[in-house]
Formats: sequence, structure tokens, C-alpha cells
Amino acid sequence: MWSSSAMLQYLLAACLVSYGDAAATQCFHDNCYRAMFPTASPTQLSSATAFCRTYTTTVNTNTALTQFPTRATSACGSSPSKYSSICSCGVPPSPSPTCSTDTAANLLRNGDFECGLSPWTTYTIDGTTTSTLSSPGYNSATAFQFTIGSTTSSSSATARLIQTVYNLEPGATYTLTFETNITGPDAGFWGVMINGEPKRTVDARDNLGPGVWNVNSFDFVAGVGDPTEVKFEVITSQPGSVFELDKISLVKKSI
Ligand SMILES: [Ca+2]
Repeated sequence: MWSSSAMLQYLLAACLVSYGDAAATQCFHDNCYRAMFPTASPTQLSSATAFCRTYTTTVNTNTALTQFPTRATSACGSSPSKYSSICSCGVPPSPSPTCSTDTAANLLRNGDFECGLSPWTTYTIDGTTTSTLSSPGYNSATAFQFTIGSTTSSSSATARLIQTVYNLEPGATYTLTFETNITGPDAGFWGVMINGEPKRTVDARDNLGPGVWNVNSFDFVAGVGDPTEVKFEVITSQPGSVFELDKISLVKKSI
């Protein structure tokens, strides 16, 4: 059984330990970025997104391209590489394809795993833990599943599921909602991190208990960095246990 002190230890340890994940590209909200992606203006944000999706997001050295948004040229100049850099940092991902049932407000893509795994990425601590798309999901065809192989530690993550989101508004409150299903009362727990900060643990015994779907959610305030990493971690010492996730959404909270 996982005591509350074990989970507290996880939260405290996670505050201090860098997991060595590949860091997301560092993006700075300088004057050029703010001119391109004004968070207070959905219309201008939309036009910047449209521009960036037709413009390469790698460094573009074609100086003949001059279709830069006029409002941005005073802050960004006319260097193609500057626009490539800003676009690669700031352009929101494409909307979820039609296979997904995600709501339009969901800032995560394919949060219901009805479109496969992408753009989620996985990490496992050794070669014995596997990730699959399982069926059925929570009120749907498909969920995400880790099946735990051998475990080497009960205090560090065995497996992780990660997605990066863009253009959260610094200082605004967001709600992360997710469904969990963990086999066995002593299997362990999911830990959830936002940009490396532990925010929530969900133990197999929490809510309705193990072997059934449980809905979880919490609010957090977005920081100034962009992009934002959303990470789910499995903390377990029980080989053979199964940890599922489904219907994950990240939505800006209305005031
Ligand atoms: Ca699903």
C-alpha cells in the first residue's frame, strides 16, 4: 500500500531532481514574439498562426519572402531567420484531426487517444515496461496503457507520457482533467507534472479505487515560459501492474 508519506516523498523529491528529459526548445517572449502572438487578440493570434503554418518553421534564408505580418515588422525586422525562430516557438499545433473527440477548447492534441499516440511521447526506465493503446477506453474505443515490467525503484518514475503545449497565457489559470485506471490496490500511483513541477498524485486506491475509471482534475497557473510540458509519470514497485489514461484535457479556466 502506498502511504500518503510515500506520495509526499515523491512530490518533494521531484521538486529537487532533474529527470534529464530532453529540454524543450527555449522560447523567449521578447518584443518580436509579443508582436507576432498578442495573447489578448484572438484575431491576430489566428492570423499569426496562419502565417506561420505557411512559412517554414525551420530557419528560412529565402530573402525573397516578404510576406511578414506588418504589425510585427517593427519589432522583428525583416530577417527570415527571425520569423522562422519565432514561428517554431510560438505557432500552436494543428487542430486535432477528426478521429479525435477532443473539444475545441482542449489545448492538448489527441487527448483521448482515438487518433493513435502522436503527438504524445513515451519514456520507460528499462526495456521491460511497454506502452500500448488499449481497448476499450473511457467511454470510447481507445485508451493509453503502460504495462509495468521489472521495476528498480519505488520512488522514481518507471514510465512517462509527455505532451508539449504552446501559448499558455502567463498568469492565467488552466484546468487539467484526466481519467485514470490502475490495476491492483497496491500498484502505485500516477504523478502529474507541469514544466517539471509536481502537481498531483493519483493512487490506485484513490476515488473509486483500482480497476475502474476515475476522473481527476486540478488547476494551475501558467508560468512565463513557453512551451509548457505536461507529463504523466508512473510510480510503482509492482511488476505486471497496468496504468491507463484517457480523455486528457487542458482548458483555460473562465473567470
Ligand atoms: Ca479514448
